[in-house]
Amino acid sequence: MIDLYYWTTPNGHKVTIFLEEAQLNYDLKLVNIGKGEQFDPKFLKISPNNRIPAIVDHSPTDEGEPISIFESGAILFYLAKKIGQFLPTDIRVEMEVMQWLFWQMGGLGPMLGQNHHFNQYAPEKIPYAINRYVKETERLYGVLDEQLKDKEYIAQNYSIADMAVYPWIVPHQRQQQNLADFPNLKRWFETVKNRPAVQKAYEIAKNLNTEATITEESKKILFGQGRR
Ligand SMILES: N[C@@H](CCC(=O)N[C@@H](CS)C(=O)NCC(=O)O)C(=O)O
Repeated sequence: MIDLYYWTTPNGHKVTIFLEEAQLNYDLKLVNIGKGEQFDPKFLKISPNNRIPAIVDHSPTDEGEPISIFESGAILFYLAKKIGQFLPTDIRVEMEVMQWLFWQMGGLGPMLGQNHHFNQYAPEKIPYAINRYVKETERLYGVLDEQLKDKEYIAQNYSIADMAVYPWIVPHQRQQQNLADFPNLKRWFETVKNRPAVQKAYEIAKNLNTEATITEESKKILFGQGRR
């Protein structure tokens, strides 16, 4: 059994998508980041960076003690290796997947996160910051669109790279992007969206019926963090 420490955000969806695709048994452990539950010392032992997602695998492949993992890219990598799926073993294809996984983790996620922040949550509308991150989002969408030319998925077959990227494209409207401007990306987006496991992952999130994560109260928790 795998415990998934989760909240209904893009980085959380990456892992429910994987677990649904793989049909692995898992137990959802909700961490309400809007209420500050990510600072619970028990959670910090698993995820020292006070962020979801994180997992604890109680039956690791080495049959040793339960293993805990934070950072969504590391989790996807671990799970793909565990079941031998969604990460090809051919070194060239594996590296294709890993490059795009790292591209998502180091670029797409952080930049689009800043886009959300300055467009929607910052107390002042700062035109320079909004423009900077909307433009960078546009650039990254363009890079992805180019990669998806003549390809059904980001690397050769559906992989953990697609699972990492998709949840960040879902909020494209609030990132001020029009998918019609990126035809290859749009086609890929529809393909991934229609996968039964992806539908299931989003249905799980919807059925949890969690309250809004970003409220005036939670902004103080989420956006006022300094050294603990
Ligand atoms: N690089 C991390 C980012 C995780 C992340 O930013 N998680 C957000 C939700 S999407 C979070 O837990 N925020 C809580 C906080 O900011 O305290 C990953 O990919 O796992």
